[in-house]
Amino acid sequence: MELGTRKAVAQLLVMQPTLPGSGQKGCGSKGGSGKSSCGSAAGQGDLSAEIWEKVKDHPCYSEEAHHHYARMHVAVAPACNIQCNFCNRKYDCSNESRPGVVSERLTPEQAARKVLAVASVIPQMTVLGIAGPGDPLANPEKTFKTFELVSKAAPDIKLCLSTNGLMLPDYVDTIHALNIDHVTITINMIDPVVGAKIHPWIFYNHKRYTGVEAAKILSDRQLLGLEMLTARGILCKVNSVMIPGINDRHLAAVNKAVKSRGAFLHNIMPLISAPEHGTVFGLSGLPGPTAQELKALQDSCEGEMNMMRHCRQCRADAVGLLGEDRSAEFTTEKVMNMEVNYDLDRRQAYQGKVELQREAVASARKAELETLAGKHSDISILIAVATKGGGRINEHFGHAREFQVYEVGTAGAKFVGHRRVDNYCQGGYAEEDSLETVVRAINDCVAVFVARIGGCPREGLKSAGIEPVDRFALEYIEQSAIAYFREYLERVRTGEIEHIQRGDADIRQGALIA
Ligand code: CLF
Ligand code: SF4
Repeated sequence: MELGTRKAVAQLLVMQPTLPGSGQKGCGSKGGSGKSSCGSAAGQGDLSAEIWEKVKDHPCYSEEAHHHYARMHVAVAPACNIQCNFCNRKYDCSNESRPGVVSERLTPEQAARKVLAVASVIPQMTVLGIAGPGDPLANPEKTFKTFELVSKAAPDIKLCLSTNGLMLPDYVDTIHALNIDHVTITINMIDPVVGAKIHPWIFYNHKRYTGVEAAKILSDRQLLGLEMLTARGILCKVNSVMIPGINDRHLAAVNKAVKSRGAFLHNIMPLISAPEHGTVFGLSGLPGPTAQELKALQDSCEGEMNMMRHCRQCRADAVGLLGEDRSAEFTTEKVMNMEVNYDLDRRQAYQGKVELQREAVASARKAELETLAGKHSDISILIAVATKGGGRINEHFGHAREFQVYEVGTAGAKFVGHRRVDNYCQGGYAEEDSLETVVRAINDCVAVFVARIGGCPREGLKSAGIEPVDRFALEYIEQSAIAYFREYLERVRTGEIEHIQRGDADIRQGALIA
């Protein structure tokens, strides 16, 4: 193992501290039952053993797992067979990636080597996804060849696929035969009239279709593919892009339709739209939703089925925990020169430690929650958290590239989203303008939990009515959030503070590298 690789492993092990701590939650989910348990206790809960085995270390299918386990994508699928008005083909597929991101294309053989290289450096990387940069099923040979190579060389890695669904019915049997246990279908509409405003054309059976006719074929194929997959016991997640004024009022119907066909999880993502992306929606000035508009839609669908709220709309060559991106460590050039040492025993030993930590986090959360037993209040608050993983408050305010947002009430703490921001500290110099963008991104939160924070941003946040809190540094997030909320209720009760509903917040629209 080369020096750089050893250092990276050491850093990862340091990332799993042993402080006493707190909270955890689980996007525990009931496949097909439609009842949400997102945000409830960590662990198997009411899932069958078979489903639990599939989701417990998948960072996208379990919110709780995403604090601990990583995924990687390999960009082997450049072509696409439909057009989406939120996509510019110069970039990655916007159905999963944010516009403006370009990934390095790989051959299946290069991709398989990259997976082994990442697996040897990041033992908690448990899932390989193929999500572009075009549509994986518009590139079936490259996609399935990659999965075949990886499943032979690294059998412990779960295989995951994301598609626009047009060609899905043709490949369900192949997907099943290759043990691809997780499939995401992007379904932005079930009404072709709505669909024609999102997807101007498709290319299907050697022919180009446009308008409502194209959208109807696409929708029929997506829903058929979903039914065929769930009939074979393959876990399906549905991604939908929330496009204000186009499908925002329609997505509740999409939610019902996919739930009734057995989808396990629904991921409603915000439209990311800026003129510089060169997309139809970006150039026409169509804005994405605000943070509260997105949350309200997700909340309204949550009674119907499990909602994913921790999606990072990651690039087609993303590597690492969701929210961090280590793809720059694994360029083709670096991977080809890297000593690859895929060691299944070492990976399993490491993951055993991660499981112990998950249990500690869950029991600490449970203990803290008991302090709220018997308390009932209509008050709930949002708290922003600076974290780099492990379920802890372990990031400095100035280094945070995103804040995780938790909703806390007497029922406990629940992850409800994340907000990307510009680094407040860039190269050691505070950028005053970036504080404004951070405040806009977390403006609906009453407090921000950080490992450390400097004097200037502390005062700036206070002026904006957001309390900077560093006394829980390195502690578990949910335990700390519950403790803070208990004190908050007491301060409201004694009249020290008045509880007021905070305003809305922005979702960052500009292009990001990670
Ligand atoms: Fe990748 Fe997608 Fe599999 Fe996850 S991502 S193919 S299901 S392994 Fe995850 Fe990234 Fe969101 Fe996708 S956070 S964009 S949902
Ligand atoms: Fe772009 Fe993906 Fe839509 Fe194809 S499916 S047009 S790559 S967003």
